[in-house]
Amino acid sequence: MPFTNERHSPEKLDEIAREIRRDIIRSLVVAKSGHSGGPLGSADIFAVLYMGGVMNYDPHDPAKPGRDRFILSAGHMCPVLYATLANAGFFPKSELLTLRKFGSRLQGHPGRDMHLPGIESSTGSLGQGLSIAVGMALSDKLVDRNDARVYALTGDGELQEGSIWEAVMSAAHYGLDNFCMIVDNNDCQIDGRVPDVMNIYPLQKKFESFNFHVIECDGNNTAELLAAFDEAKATKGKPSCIIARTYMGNGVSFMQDKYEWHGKPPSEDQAKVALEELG
Ligand SMILES: Cc1ncc(C[n+]2csc(CCOP(=O)(O)OP(=O)(O)O)c2C)c(N)n1
Repeated sequence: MPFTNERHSPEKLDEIAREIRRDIIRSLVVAKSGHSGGPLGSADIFAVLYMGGVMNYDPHDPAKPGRDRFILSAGHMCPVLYATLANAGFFPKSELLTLRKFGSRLQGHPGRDMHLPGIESSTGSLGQGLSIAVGMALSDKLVDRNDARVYALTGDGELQEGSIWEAVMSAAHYGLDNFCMIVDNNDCQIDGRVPDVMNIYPLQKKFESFNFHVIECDGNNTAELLAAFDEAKATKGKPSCIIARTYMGNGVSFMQDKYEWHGKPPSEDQAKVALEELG
């Protein structure tokens, strides 16, 4: 049975995040390629967004007018989005085992052309998803005049893309208080620690100077995430940015905080250990 979308307790959301993590491992080990670290590290954010009563959506009517939308700007992290959507009832969980297979709707980056319910945009070219999300929020506010909200998640390495800052500037300029971006701040990227590759800090000051409402929280703590999303929703007149500090690979001891796990799947033996650790 899919998990319902309501304001569950943090303990229940922790349990849901564990199931999302198990599904990430199960799909990656069969795919034999794909990204482990970011998806595992951000599972708590997805559990709260989709099963914590934060987003307004209907898995049985995924294109319902007036729904909230989520854009995974860091498209390579899609194993966590696929696992979340399946656990929320958008499509059968058995389909997770087709990840990256020829003909599957679950490709290595989300494709709108795959017609997978719950995927609102193709993403994967870093820096671009955020602009798409800002455009959606702008049209909801100015054209459709509804109260739908748009959420977008970026990686922290992704913030090194210049187009991110054009999107941020636009969201603030248009006062998009229906827009909330989340930075998965795990300090890791494809081939190193983020500050060693290209320093992005101080993040809070940067977003504040662009006129965002900034909320910092522990992105592996579901209670803190619930409070952060509440605060973003209550913020009027400006967009919000939740800087969610996470650990890459969170929940699996040998992957935790190791950038080497950015883009590889577990072997069968490693998956067995990971699943044991995840209960
Ligand atoms: C425009 C563009 N350049 C390069 C890449 C290749 N790439 C994929 S993920 C990644 C690193 C992203 O780091 P981060 O956003 O921190 O994600 P995490 O490592 O935490 O998953 C890079 C360089 C890409 N997908 N798009």
